[in-house]
Amino acid sequence: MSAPRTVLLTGAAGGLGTLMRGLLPRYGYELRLLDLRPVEGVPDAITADLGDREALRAAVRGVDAVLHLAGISLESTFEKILKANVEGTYNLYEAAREEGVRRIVFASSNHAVGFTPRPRGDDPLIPIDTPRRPDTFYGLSKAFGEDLAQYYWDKHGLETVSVRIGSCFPEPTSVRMLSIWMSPGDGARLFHAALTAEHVGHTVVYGSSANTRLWWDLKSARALGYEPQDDSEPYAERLIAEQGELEPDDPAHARLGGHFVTDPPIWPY
Ligand code: NAI
Ligand code: 15L
Repeated sequence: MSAPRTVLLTGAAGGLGTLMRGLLPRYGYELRLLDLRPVEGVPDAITADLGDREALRAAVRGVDAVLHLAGISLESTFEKILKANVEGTYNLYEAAREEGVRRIVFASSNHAVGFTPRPRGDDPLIPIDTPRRPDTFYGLSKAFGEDLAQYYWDKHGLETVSVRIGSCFPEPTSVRMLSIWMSPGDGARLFHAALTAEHVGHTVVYGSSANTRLWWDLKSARALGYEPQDDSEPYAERLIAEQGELEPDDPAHARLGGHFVTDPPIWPY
């Protein structure tokens, strides 16, 4: 597919949306913004719910691709997750199909595989085709989103890159995040690669920086042309001094999903 220029960014008022609004225009994209909430300082952003099919059709009309970040981003009730993440993502795919959009980059999450034991010592990195083990209703909705993406590729030729994001924040704030952190700059590099790589069909990748303590294999992300530039290691000494090393016997330290695996999930993670 030819390089997309106009991209609909859903979830534009959120944390990641705000970071990407700042970083992606330098790659030449014209961003159209959408969120349930107004986007501060951007009066022409579209304020719409993922439940509003007509608004979504109008929002995707004429765009080359969609970067789909909108939705509930932590654990919640099944009913709320169902509406925003399951039905909402379906509504977006239907709108994209109806309007002939060629590609979606979907913000999946490490919580689609959150119950996978984290590697220790010389264990191999977790491969991208590890069986899915969602750790929450939230993680289940991301697993659904990945299957939905596969279905729309197989049935309708609508391409998706599903990015199982680790933690994308300005800095890592926990010892677990040393392994799964994606710097905002690397996030923009990865989304750019996902928007521009040729012939992706439905490709699933992990989203993180080139962390020294990385838990998963970035091979499928690198195959898109992603070259991470950052590493969380400069934060390690301080975070470990403050919080201690991950405890092998603590269930919330034993799996990729961290505190999301506990019932109920314990915040902060
Ligand atoms: P966030 O919670 O800060 O932003 C989500 C945005 O989606 C909010 O502005 C919210 O108003 C909007 N939204 C929620 N429901 C909506 C609906 N029904 N219709 C329209 N807009 C709606 O989350 P964040 O951190 O920015 O994450 C963005 C996406 O990336 C989410 O899908 C999240 O699951 C995913 N993700 C983020 C990670 C991270 O480290 N930030 C890690 C893994 C996945
Ligand atoms: C996610 O999926 C969340 O959206 C984000 O807020 C973080 O909690 C991240 O996972 C994480 O695992 O740290």
